[in-house]
Amino acid sequence: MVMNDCEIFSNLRVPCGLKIVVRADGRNFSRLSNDLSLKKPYDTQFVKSMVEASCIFAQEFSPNFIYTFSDEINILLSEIPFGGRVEKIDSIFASFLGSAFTKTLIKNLEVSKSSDDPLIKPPSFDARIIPLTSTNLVEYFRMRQKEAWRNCINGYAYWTLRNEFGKEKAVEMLNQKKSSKIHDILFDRGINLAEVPAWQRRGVGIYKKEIYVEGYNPISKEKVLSRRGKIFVDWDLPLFQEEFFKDNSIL
Ligand SMILES: Nc1nc2c(ncn2[C@@H]2O[C@H](COP(=O)(O)OP(=O)(O)OP(=O)(O)O)[C@@H](O)[C@H]2O)c(=O)[nH]1
Ligand SMILES: [Mg+2]
Repeated sequence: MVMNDCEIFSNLRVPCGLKIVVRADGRNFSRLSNDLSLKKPYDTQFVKSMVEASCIFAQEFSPNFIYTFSDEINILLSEIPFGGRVEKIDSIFASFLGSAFTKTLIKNLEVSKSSDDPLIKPPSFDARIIPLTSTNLVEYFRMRQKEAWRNCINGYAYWTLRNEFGKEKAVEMLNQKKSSKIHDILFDRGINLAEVPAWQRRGVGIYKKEIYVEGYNPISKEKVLSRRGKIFVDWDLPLFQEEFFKDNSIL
């Protein structure tokens, strides 16, 4: 038996003809959040770093769509790279995002200059592949967006109650309360969940928008308009419906 025969997963490939989502999730980002004393429930510098890392990714790999909230990044691809090899896709995407995020986080938090650099543990992501048909693609993103909303409600509720009553009581109160009751508790404390920024409720989308750029044709000596796809960050996503994906040529 040659040693290469032991690389038993190297031929594992994603199914032909399907689109895939690669979902990356920050490893132990609750610890990262504590180590860096990030603002709770939402830290704008953290979110900005996740979005910028996603943009760096989009420039390198041309995905159809990226959707990010909390510590997860969902990457939709219709052209499958690395011959569809699962190990390659998962490992390269996760490590690329880890490096990109480290770069953007250091820039945005300006932690690199301090001598007692709090970014002790290198941030990393896990990655998994979800093959999707056109029909369940929209359903997938609706499911992630529901999770973003749940996360938003729980995040505001937990940190508001924790500041007032302490950790244990906050957990206990949340376990007993229905979602409508949580809305009331927050409303009484001046937080209207319906009015927090759209990116907190619905996440952030990264996709290409067609723009026209003016150029000059030296042969015909005329101004020409050419179409370019420019990476666009959508901080104000709608609730996902099929139209959104069709209108933006994602589906
Ligand atoms: N303070 C702060 N923390 C955030 C923010 N976004 C994400 N996080 C942290 O990221 C965590 C994401 O949850 P999980 O992915 O379930 O937890 P994890 O600690 O990353 O654990 P694993 O993914 O299982 O390794 C949250 O619990 C928060 O602690 C933010 O804007 N501010
Ligand atoms: Mg995580």
